[in-house]
Amino acid sequence: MSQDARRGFREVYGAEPEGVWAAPGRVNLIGEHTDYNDGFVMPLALPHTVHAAAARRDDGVLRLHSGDVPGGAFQLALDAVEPGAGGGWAAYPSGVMWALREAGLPVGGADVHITSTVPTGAGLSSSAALEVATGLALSSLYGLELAPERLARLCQRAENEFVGMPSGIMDQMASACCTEGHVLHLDTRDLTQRQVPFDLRSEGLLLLVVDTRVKHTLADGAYAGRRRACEAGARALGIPALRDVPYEELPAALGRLAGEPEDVRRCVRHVVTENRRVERTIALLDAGDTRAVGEILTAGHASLRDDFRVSCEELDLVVDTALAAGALGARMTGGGFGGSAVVLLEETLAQKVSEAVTSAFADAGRLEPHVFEAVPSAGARAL
Ligand code: GAF
Repeated sequence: MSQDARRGFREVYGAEPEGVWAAPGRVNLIGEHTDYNDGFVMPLALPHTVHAAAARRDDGVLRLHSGDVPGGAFQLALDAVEPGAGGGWAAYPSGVMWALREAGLPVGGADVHITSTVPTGAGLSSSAALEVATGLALSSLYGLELAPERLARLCQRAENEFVGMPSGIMDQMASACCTEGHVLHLDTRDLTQRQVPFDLRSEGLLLLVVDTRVKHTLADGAYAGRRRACEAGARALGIPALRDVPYEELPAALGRLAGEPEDVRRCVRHVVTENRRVERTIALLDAGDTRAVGEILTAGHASLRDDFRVSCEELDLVVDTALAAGALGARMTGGGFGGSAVVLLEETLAQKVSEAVTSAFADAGRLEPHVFEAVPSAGARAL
C-alpha cells in the first residue's frame, strides 16, 4: 500500500514524495452517539487504512489527488482555502489544511496523493482516516510536532466547520490514538484514554464486522437532528452535557423532562444507558469475562434501534440473524442509518454466522454483505 501511494504520487506529480503517512478506519465496540454528549466510547482501529504520500511546495498552493477518484488533481491557493471552497472528497483534506492554518500553525503548500482501503459510507470512518492521514502528513512535512489529541481536535474542527458535519471526536481520536491489539477506552470530555488489551482470539472469540453495503450518510441532517435533541435534553436539565446524568438518576431526569418532546426523552435515555454499557463493558473486560460483553452489545443495539432510532432494516437483520445463529451479541456500529454492524461470537461459529447473515440478505433481496474480522490495528503513523 505504501508503495502504491508512492507510485501514484510519482505518476501524478512527476516527483518523489517526501514521505507516506497512514491513518486507519475504526470500528466502535460500544459507546454510540455518546461522544458529542461528553461521554465514553470504545473504538478499535482497523487494518483498513488511508495512505497520504506528500511533498512540500513553496508557492502557496495545495494540490490533492485521490487514486480512487477519476480525474486530475484538485488545486487551490492556500489563501483561498476556506469553508465552501470545495466539495466532495477534497473538502476533508482541504479542511485539515484550513484548520491547521486557522490554528496559526506554519504550514505551507503541498502536493498530496491519497490511496485508501477503508470502505466509504460503511460507518468505518473513512472520512476521519482521510483527515488524520492528511493532517499527519502536513504537520510532519512542516515539522510541527503535534500530539495525537491535538491533531484529532484539528481534524474534528475541519469536519465540523469546513465540511459542515457536526460529528463528535471519537473517529478522529480512534484513527490518531488507537494501538495494535487494543481497544481504546476514551473519555470524550477531557480525552483521557486507556488502551485496553483486546485479544479475542486467545479466548477463542472473534469480533466480526458486517458491512451491510447500505451506504450511510451523516450529512443528510438526521445525525445533526439527534445531536440537537441531546443538546435540548441537557439544556432542559440545566447541565453541560448528558454525560452529567448519572445512570442511577435517569428515572428522575426523565421525570423532569416530562414536558419535552418524546424524541428528546428517548435520546436522553439512550445516551445515559449507553454510557453505563461502556462502563460495564470495561469492567467485564478487566475481569476477563469477555463473553458477557455480548449481551451488552445486543442491549446497545436495542437502544439505538428503539430509543435513538438510527438503525435500519438491514442492520436489524444482521443482529437478529447473527443472534439466532448463536452469536454472543451484536449491534449496529457507527453513526447508523446503514453502514456496519459488529458481531461477537465464538471463533468456531464464525463460518456458520457469516453464512446465515449472507443467506438472510440474499433471501431478503439485499446486496451481499461484506463480512470480515475486526483485527485491532495500529493508529496513525509515518511509514
Ligand atoms: C459518527 C460520528 F462521526 C462520531 O463522532 C460518532 O458520533 C458516531 O457517528 C456515533 O457514535 O461516526
